[in-house]
Amino acid sequence: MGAGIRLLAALLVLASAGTPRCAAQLRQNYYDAVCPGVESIVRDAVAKKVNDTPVAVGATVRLFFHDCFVQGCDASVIVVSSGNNTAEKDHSANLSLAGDGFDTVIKAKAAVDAVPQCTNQVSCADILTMATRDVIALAGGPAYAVELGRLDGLSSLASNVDGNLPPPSFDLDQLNAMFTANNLSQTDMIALSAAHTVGFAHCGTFAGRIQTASQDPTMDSGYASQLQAACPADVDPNVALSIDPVTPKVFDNQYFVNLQKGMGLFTSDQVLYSDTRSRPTVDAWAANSSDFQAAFVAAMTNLGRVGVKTDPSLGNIRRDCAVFNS
Ligand code: HEM
Ligand SMILES: *[C@@H]1O[C@H](CO)[C@@H](O)[C@H](O)[C@H]1NC(C)=O
Ligand SMILES: *[C@@H]1O[C@H](CO)[C@@H](O)[C@H](O)[C@H]1NC(C)=O
Ligand SMILES: *[C@@H]1O[C@H](CO)[C@@H](O)[C@H](O)[C@H]1NC(C)=O
Ligand SMILES: CC(=O)N[C@H]1CO[C@H](CO)[C@@H](O)[C@@H]1O
Repeated sequence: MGAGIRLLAALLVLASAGTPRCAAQLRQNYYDAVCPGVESIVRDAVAKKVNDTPVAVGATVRLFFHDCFVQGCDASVIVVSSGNNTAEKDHSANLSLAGDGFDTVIKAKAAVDAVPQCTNQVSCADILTMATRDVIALAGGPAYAVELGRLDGLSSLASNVDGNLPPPSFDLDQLNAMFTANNLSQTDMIALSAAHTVGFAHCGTFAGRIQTASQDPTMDSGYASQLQAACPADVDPNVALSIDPVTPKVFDNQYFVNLQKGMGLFTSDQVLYSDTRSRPTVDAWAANSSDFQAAFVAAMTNLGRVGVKTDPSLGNIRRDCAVFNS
């Protein structure tokens, strides 16, 4: 009995040590009092959007990642540039953020605000968090509970994007450095990279790996030929291919199986298998989908805590997700 209590106490200490700080004020069911139906309202709006426009799945997940890595998960990525302010979304690194991710949030926000009790009660940052969870489940990924209570940021600057988003050329050390700066472990980073199990990439993002003169030896040669055929040197820069060539629409652990076969699209994907420090995790999750899903849910929860603002002096609830309240 005594030993049991000591063990429990030790586990609690461990659990709190492993919890990123500043997460204290985020919690599940945050809107139960002010807008009890919010999660189903968002889910229904997102389901309709994805049904009409399936590319919204990848677009929304990537939007959440870019939001959280630049100035925290505060919907600053959604704000449009105005007058003298050039917003995050107009940085060149955002050039390829697909419009359907933004539209998913705008539509879900409109659905929430259409319920009188809920009007202007739910932050855009939380709507993006819920919408991301919902598109993942709709694509066959894990369903999970989200923590809520983020406020929307009060600034959005293109200059804040510099150096805060990973380019596809990154190696393991570079990826780890950038994720560590966001309180995310290597395990989180590998799990989150599996978001590349859905969505599209423009030819230019991997062109350097497939040119015959400089072909990346870690890429399967058959896959390289396939990519060369779809993305010849004179290709229209708007052409985009599925990042997961095997199950492009399903949110599954095929991403890791692809890496084992040299079929990772970006250097930053394939390096997770090439580098022996991360390969065991790739192998484990290629073999065991439920272990991958559990790690992915934990990593998404950690990602959702990055740079979160809960103090009303640091954020608010935007009436229009794309425009600061006046
Ligand atoms: C680990 C470092 C990462 C790098 C270097 C990276 C890089 C990229 C690049 C270059 C694209 C293609 C963009 C385009 O051409 O349109 C892309 C797409 C995408 N990324 Fe990542 N990414 C990383 C991590 C993540 C994370 C953590 C997530 C989410 C949890 C994510 C989700 C996505 C999704 C869903 C797409 C497809 C977007 C769409 O279909 O519109 N990525 N990523
Ligand atoms: C932007 O311009 C407005 C007036 O047009 C001004 O009030 C504001 O201070 C300016 N902001 C910055 C950051 O320069
Ligand atoms: C996956 O790993 C879990 C333990 O984390 C185990 O219970 C389960 O049987 C494994 N599934 C497969 C398919 O190997
Ligand atoms: C990471 O955690 C530290 C506390 O250890 C916190 O001060 C910091 O704001 C967090 N960083 C991000 C980007 O969330
Ligand atoms: C989706 C989006 O807003 N893309 C913008 C990204 O940044 C470039 C400029 O660097 C803009 O032209 C795009 O409109």
